[in-house]
Amino acid sequence: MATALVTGVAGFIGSSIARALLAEGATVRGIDNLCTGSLANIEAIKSQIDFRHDDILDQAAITSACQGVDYVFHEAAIPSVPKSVEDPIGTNGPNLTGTLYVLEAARKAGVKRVLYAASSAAYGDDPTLPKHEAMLPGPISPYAVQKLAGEHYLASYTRVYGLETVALRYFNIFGPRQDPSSQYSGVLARFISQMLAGQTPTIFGDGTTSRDFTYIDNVVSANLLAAKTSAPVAGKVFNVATGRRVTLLEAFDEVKRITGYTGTVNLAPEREGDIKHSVANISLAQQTFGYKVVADFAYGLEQTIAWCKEATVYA
Ligand code: UD2
Repeated sequence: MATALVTGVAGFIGSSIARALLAEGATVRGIDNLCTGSLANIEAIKSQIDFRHDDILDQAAITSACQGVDYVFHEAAIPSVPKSVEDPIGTNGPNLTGTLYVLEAARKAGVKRVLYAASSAAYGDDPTLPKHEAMLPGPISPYAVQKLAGEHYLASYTRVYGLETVALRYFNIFGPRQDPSSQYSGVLARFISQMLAGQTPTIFGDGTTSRDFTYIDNVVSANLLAAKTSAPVAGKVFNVATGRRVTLLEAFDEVKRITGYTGTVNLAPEREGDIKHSVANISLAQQTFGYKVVADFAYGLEQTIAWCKEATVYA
């Protein structure tokens, strides 16, 4: 698969895509400012990639990083609804302006295709379930607006400049190497690390909030398929998810069962900007570029918990 640039390569998703690209024999370059990513995530592959400790908001750096590249996997972001609510301006730079800089650098370098980590947050609280790509977006949080605006930039770059772009709307991705340590971390990463440490997790809301929790292997596979397909994907948006909904209470029970946690869970008020229910219709990605759910929620949770146990042992 030629040469690929992964932005946010030291993040949970970027580092997983980089591993898969290497396994496919691609030449991999990666850029990360290590703001939310960590060198530990790429320690095992650092000698095999051209790693650049740079910021996508540094135009010279991103322009240089795109030189000679066929595919860009743009995963760099500050991926958090509450963080964006707290700091809408600070998150707009990396999440939206950064995306524009990546597109501009890719266009100038003659990149073949840009794959973009879009978000299910774009759908907002529309009660229609499952969410499908033809629905009118209704972003609630600044994060959702930033990610959706990025999609529009992608479509614009395809229409105006002929750069091939594909927006993959990720639905609550989880798996090994996801950072559990911040209050902004994904709920499953937090639940797992807290329960393994014998700490009481907190559910924001009454526990009936639901998500289409998607194991990382599905996202990696979707990216590779969307990069390689000859189907007409340019300028389009695709859901990447499992099509199945799990409530926070069900997720808590499942993590409890696998970790052997014996404690309880705290209930706290819902978070500002949160969406109540989210689940995807995944037929567009299935029909267009052969996307399949390669790993379901139960398998993903087992894998993630096994990995977290080892990571704790070696920490
Ligand atoms: C949004 C997007 C997701 C992705 C992510 C950024 C939606 C539906 N999903 O995820 O696709 O872009 O942003 O990585 O917009 N929660 C708890 N306890 C905790 C932590 C969280 O109950 O300790 C709740 C939280 O209030 C929310 C749910 O769990 O109701 C999921 O939260 P999250 O931060 O894992 O992800 P979310 O849905 O904001």
